[in-house]
Amino acid sequence: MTADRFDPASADIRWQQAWDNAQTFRADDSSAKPRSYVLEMFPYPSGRIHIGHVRNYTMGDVLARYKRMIGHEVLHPMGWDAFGMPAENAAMEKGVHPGGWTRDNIANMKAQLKRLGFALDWSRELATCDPDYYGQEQALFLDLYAAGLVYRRESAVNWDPVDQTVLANEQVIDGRGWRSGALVEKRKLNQWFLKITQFADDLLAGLDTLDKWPEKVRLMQENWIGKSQGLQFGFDLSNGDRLDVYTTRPDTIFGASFVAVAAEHPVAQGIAAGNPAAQDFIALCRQGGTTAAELETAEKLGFDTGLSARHPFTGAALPVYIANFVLMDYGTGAIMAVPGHDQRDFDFARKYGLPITRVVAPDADRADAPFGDEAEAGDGVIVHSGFLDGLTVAAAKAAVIGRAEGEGWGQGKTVWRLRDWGVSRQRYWGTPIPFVHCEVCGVVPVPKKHLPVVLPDDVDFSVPGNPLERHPTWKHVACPQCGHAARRETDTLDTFVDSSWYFLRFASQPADRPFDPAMIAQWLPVEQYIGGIEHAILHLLYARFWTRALAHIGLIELTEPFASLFTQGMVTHETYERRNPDNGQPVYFSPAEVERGGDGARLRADGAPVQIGRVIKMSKSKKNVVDPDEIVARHGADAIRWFMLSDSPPERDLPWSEAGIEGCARFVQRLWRLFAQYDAGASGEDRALARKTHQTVHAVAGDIEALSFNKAVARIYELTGATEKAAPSADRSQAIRTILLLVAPMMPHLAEEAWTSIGEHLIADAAWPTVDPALLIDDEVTIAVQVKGKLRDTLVVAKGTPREDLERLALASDKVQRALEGADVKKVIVVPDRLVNLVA
Ligand code: ANZ
Ligand code: ZN
Repeated sequence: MTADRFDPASADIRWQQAWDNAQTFRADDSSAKPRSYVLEMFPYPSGRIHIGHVRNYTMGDVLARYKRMIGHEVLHPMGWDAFGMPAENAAMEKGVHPGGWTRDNIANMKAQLKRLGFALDWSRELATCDPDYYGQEQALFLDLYAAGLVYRRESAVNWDPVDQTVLANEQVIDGRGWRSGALVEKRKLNQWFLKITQFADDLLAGLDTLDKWPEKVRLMQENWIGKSQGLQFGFDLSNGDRLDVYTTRPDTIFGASFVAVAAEHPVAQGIAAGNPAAQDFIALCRQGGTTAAELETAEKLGFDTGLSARHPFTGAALPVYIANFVLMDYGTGAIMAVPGHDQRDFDFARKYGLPITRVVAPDADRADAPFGDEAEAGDGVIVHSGFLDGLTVAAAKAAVIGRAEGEGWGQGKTVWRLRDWGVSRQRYWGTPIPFVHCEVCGVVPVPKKHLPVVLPDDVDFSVPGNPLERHPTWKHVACPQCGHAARRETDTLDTFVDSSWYFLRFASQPADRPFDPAMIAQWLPVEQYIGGIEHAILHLLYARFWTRALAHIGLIELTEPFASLFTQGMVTHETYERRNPDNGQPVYFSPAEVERGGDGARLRADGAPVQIGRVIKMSKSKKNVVDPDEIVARHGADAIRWFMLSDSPPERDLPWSEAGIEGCARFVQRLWRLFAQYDAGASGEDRALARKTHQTVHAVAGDIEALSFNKAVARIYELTGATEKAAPSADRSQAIRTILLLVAPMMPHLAEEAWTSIGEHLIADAAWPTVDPALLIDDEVTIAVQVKGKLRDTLVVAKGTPREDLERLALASDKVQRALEGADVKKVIVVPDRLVNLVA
């Protein structure tokens, strides 16, 4: 070994170049080895890598490098989820072009990833904003259209009446346009949809096969798909009409105290026809967000129509309201409301003074207890319900459905919460939807030979709205069918479409089609997918849907794209703040601005204390962020990688600390010093260390396969400590060499540097150490040998060695003989597997 310190500043980049030059991490499509496809969710090119990326990609990297070491051909690619709003916002705020902004960001972030030494196959890099990529996406979209999985219909969008533009959901803040501040309205527009509901049953059933997915993610998907069994039935209205409602709780039918319809429901529209107050109320419902979550949390509002509905069992006249919490596109757009057992109905009933009746009680004695502030959603026994009294909830459901079907006023029915996926966005920076609108032919797909439909470069962001719509020439084309003047579709695709198939494109990137099915058969499913829990629902569901849809039209043979899923925890840090004396608002300071002592923290600028706040996810707004570049510059890539793996289980939050990263940097140097002691010529045995070495290799392999990186790290610390303490021997040298191989996936730069210094070449290509199964079993014990009660020697012997043998071995020891100084042994006390005491 040459240098006495490992110098990451020079070594890191040297090895990164060596891997690049040797194309070490390029996946070989024609390899005969077993294959592993390791994938981390590709980043949005926001401009800089943040610490969460570092954690996610380090985990994937360790697994990918480990799989290579155990002899797999590994596909570990990287790309960019490059379309989306932030680029347009930057264009509007800074006057830069979204394309240029995005490409600059990609260049920056790619350099950052390279500087961290990730074992990525950069030859397969892709960005979803490349026409090569989105053109193939357009081709797939046309295939799905031909198969009837794409359609157009009217649906509500957020409309900013001042800026005269459609807003994305994230541009609606508290019901107002983010730029104009105007109250947002719901507007109907013709939009494109993907028929995900056709696969609802299959997407649900498939969850059962995903036994290497976190239970919580499967549950979230199940809830999102939301299959529910219920009853659809008709109320006779006082005006002679019939009103169909859908309920999942027919057992609570005797608790219904009113009926409610959505603002868009025909009954509401009918009432509004001659009633300005009803019209105003319906207009009010149209304001605010369009999402189910927003409707759920908004204040419950109603309008009494004056109509009544006849209860099918009691004949009671229930008032009919128009209510803002009833959705038109779920069930029938109308409900029977049971305030005692549904929170929304409860809130509504309290507000409008409607009866609240308990029809399910924990037990019959509690049938008449007063209500608290909440509806009672729990299970129990049916009360106040005529012929249902005393039944369980399940039995009552069956009884009511039976009566309804028998008497012909209702039908048992399955309803799904999952809606078809609206993919139209009235934005510039996305994949153009490849259709034209012709006055003669209607909606016409762009012929595949004319793909890609490329975004125009010369666009104007100085006025609100969709630049594609305003572009002077782009949308004017000839109809591909009849040649008449036609208009291009100016909607672009939801960026979730781009991320629904990128993992397929990584397996092969032909120029003339989206992918080579043979390569998909070879590489997919992804063996291990790693990403954030924020993608537990939409991204993963859409990717599962696209995979099914493409299989459905015969393009691929694959049902589930991700065999195993891991969702990593967040990196957290304490916050530093002071209160603004004028308004009491917190003012945050970054860790770099703060001097942290054992007892408190001070602002470097003025030396006065700042308050140490909660430990929370690193975020720019709370300024509790550390910059990975700065850490790498100070400590090197291996120290930050090691930190990302240490201490916390990977699914939990990882608290960042300065002491922690410094400890990691010290450990890098400690290993370097240990590696310097490697002596190929050392002789002599150290069976205990040999055993520990083999046991550690075995355990660390299991830990990495299980992604329990923190456990692997702890074991490596332990073996390092034991090796440092051991006397020189062939086994010790072997232990040092083994530690080098064990840390190679985690600290690849240090490992390469040390590997060269012991005369080897490129540890990235080295094999994982083999384990001798015989050494995994702890079949040896250490025996203390005492002379007159004083410890003189130890013996390592097989467990259960007989007394006579132990006595003989003890007497044969040089150290014992020296301690006896020629005296006669009067008595020998032997405790098997523990000790031998010689009394002289
Ligand atoms: C009576 C009832 C009593 C209900 C009770 C619930 C609890 P999930 O389970 O999410 O599918 N509902 C039906 N259609 C609706 C619509 N278009 N807009 C808003 N709410 C609607 O929800 C089904 C329940 O949501 C249905 O069962 C209905 O209220 C309501 F203790 O009927 B329920
Ligand atoms: Zn035409």
